[in-house]
Amino acid sequence: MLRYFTAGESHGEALVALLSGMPAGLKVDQAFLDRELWRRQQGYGRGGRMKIERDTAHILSGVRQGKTIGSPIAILLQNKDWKNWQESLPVEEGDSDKHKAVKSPRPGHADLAGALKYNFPEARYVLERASARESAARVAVGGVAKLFLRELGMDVLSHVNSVGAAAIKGEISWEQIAALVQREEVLLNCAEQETEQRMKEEVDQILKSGDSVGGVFEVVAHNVPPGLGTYAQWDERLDARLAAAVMSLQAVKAVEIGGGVTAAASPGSAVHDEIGYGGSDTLSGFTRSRNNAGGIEGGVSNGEDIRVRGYLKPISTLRRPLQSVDFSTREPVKAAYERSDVCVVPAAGVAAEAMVALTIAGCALEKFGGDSMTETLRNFQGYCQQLKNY
Ligand code: EPS
Repeated sequence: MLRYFTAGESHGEALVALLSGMPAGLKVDQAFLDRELWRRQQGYGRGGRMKIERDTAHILSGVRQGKTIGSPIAILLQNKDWKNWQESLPVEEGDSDKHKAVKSPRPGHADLAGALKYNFPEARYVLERASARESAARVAVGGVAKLFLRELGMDVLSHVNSVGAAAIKGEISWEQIAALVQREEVLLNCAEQETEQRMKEEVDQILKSGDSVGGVFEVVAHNVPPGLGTYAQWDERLDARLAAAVMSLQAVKAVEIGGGVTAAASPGSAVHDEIGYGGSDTLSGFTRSRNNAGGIEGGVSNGEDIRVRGYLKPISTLRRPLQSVDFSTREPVKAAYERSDVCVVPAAGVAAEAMVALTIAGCALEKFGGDSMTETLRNFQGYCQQLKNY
C-alpha cells in the first residue's frame, strides 16, 4: 500500500516526507526531484521567501545505488530561512522574549480555528504548520510517484486556467501543457501568451493595492489506462480520491473533474462523451468524441486524459489587512501581516500534480501490485495485453 506523510514547520529546521510502499528497483533521478521542487518555487507573485529558499531533496533512506529498495523512503528538505528563526522557534525551552507572536488572526487563514483547537494564546504555531511551505515535502514524494508512473508510460503535469479575472478560453491540449514544462521562466504557467500577460497585469494590480488574488489550475494525467479506481466502494472511487487529495492542498476551496461545473447546467447530450471504436491510439480501441468526463466515469479511469481543476482562494495574508481581533485584549484591530506571496496559482498546480501522481500511483499499485518493478511491470503489461485482446 502506498502511504505518505509529511512533517515540518514553515520556519523550522527542515521539512521531512516519508513515502512507504514503493516497489524495489525504481530508478530515482534526484535531478528530476530537484527540478520538481524548483518548479513549485516559481511563479509571478511569489514573496521574498522564495529568494531565500533553494529546495533540494536530500534522500535519507529507501534508495541505494540510485534505485528504490522497497523500504520506506525518507526525504529531507532544509529550510534555509531557519537560521533567521532559530531563536524564536527553538525545539528546547528557549527565551520567550524572542518568540514572534501572531497577535491577531488573519481571516481566511487557519489562525483562529487552529488557536482555538490547540489552545494556543496566539497563532504562531498554527501558521507554522498550516503554511503552504509544507507542500514542498509533498512535491518531493510526488516526484518519486511521477517517476514510478513514467515506468508505466503515464505522466502528470499542470497549467493555469485563470488568475483573478484573467482566464483562458478553450481546452489546453496535453502537447501544450507538456511544452510549458520546458520553459525556464514559469511566469504564470499559462499556455495562452496573451492571457498570461493579462494574468501578470492582475498580479501587478493586486501588488499595488496590497491585496491578494486566487485562481484556477488544472492538473492533467496523461496515458492513464482504463480501469484505475472502482465504483465498488465509495472510498475507492478515483474521482473521490483525487478530489480529497487536491482539496487537501492549502488554499484550495473547490475541485472539479473534467467539465463538472458546467455539466450541472447543461443537457446530457451536451455533456456525455460519445463512444466510438477503431482508434489506434487507445489500448482497447474504444474512442471518445470529447472528454467532458475528465477521464473518469463511475469512479473508474476510462483511458482519456484525467483532468482535475483546483480553485484557489486568494492568499489570506493581506498587506492591507482585514478587520480582526487582538488575541490578548479582544479589542478590534487589523489582522496580522507578515511577509507573504500574493499569487501562488502556478505553485499550487505543481503541488497538485504531486497529489494527483501519488493518488494515481497508489491506485496503480493496488491494481497491479508487485514488490519489485519487474513484478509490477509484468502485471501491468499483462493487463495492457488483456485490454488489447478485449
Ligand atoms: C506562507 C507564507 C510565506 C510563503 C510560504 C507560505 O512564507 P513566509 O511567511 O516565510 O514568507 O512564502 O510559502 C513557502 C515558504 C513555500 O515554500 O511555498 C504561508 O503562510 O502559508
